[in-house]
Amino acid sequence: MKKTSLLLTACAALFASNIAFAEPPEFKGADKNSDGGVDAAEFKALNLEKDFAELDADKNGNLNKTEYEAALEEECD
Ligand SMILES: [Ca+2]
Ligand SMILES: [Ca+2]
Repeated sequence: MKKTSLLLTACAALFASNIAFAEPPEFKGADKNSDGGVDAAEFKALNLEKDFAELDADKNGNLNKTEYEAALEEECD
């Protein structure tokens, strides 16, 4: 029980700090060169605490809209 509430608190704090810091842009905002994918450099520019390689489900070096949005939704489950 205690562990769960601690985890929730940490998650809420992270969420709050993310909003205060910078809200992740929508896919088309993250895709700076508008080639339909967010590559490693574009992703890095977002400063998200995520592992690009892990998010790139099909390992093509680009995050498509589905992969990118999954990254944003992963925040707090
Ligand atoms: Ca791109
Ligand atoms: Ca991909």
